Amino acid sequence: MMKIIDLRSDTITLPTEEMRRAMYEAELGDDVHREDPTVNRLEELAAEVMGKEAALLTTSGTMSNLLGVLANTRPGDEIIVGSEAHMFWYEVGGASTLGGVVIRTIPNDEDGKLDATDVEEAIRSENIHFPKSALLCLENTQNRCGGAVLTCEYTEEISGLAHRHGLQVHLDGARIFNAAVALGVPARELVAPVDTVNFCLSKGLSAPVGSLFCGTREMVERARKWRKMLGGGMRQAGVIAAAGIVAIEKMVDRLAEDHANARRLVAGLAQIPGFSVSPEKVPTNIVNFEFPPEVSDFVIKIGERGVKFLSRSGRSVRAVTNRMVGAEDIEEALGRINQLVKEAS
Ligand code: TLP
Repeated sequence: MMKIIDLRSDTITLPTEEMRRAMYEAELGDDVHREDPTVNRLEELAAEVMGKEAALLTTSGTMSNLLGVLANTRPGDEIIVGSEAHMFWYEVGGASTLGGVVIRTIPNDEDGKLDATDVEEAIRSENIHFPKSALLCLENTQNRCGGAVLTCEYTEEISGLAHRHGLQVHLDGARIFNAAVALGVPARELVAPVDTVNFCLSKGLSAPVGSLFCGTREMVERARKWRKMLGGGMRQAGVIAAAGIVAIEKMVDRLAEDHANARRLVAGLAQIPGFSVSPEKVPTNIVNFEFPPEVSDFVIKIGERGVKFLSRSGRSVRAVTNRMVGAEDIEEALGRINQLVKEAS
């Protein structure tokens, strides 16, 4: 049988044996009453690795980012978000619908950064006609910018600017450990300048469910109340948290393998006529590339040959390397792509 090589996302990763065992054996209680010892342990661990006072287990990155908006703003405020931000593209407009905030976008450059002048110009002065600029949202790594990494220095500079103007800063760090591994710095250094941060257990770290919202004790308590309102107060959530603890303790260093496989994929694609790739720019595990014009419906056709990618706009395709796809699978995928292109031309 043909092996399926799934490069659509790192969200497809299945829990490890160790996670399943930890879930089975987890000590449990009612987390709405804060009586689940495993959730409490995960939240303490998350706060510690992020260098923040407290953390809160949430159902998803989408919920954590929404909590970032709800806890940091009031209805009628404005938030500043990158034009390529996940929070803007893929979170169903929750910030506006449920947070009642205006979303002001400014362009991300191809390295995922927001220009300091653009940010400064977007921040509103006090004026009876204006909403209040309340929150700057950053993303690290930056999904739509090919897994681009924001450095400590950049995060410090742009957050400092926001703070000087009285804004809070929320970081969507869904893949912050990919950034940390790529830069060789602890995650806590990357998030030190921001007020609140989301990170995900269920992406490259391979846990089945869950994200953590982190910040000051006060912020996290505010978020806890919002989480309850959103229906995210979970009971024996230790079954989820147990896998999350393994994710944080055991699964971070291996992200380097995903990064190496992303480079391997791009180096291979560069050898196949007609593919447009940038081998010198593969910072983490997300790769955007363009397929040759001769191959119509590339994503569908290669999908039929057992290699799954996500379609972006036009001829642009996204690949995300992950624990379910080894180096030999990348070679196999490249072979199948090569064959498809040969047949099409
Ligand atoms: N991203 C998913 C899809 O929603 C596109 C993916 O496959 O990449 N922030 C970032 C940067 C993300 O990439 C994602 C998920 C989220 C937040 C939302 O996390 P979940 O899926 O847990 O709500």
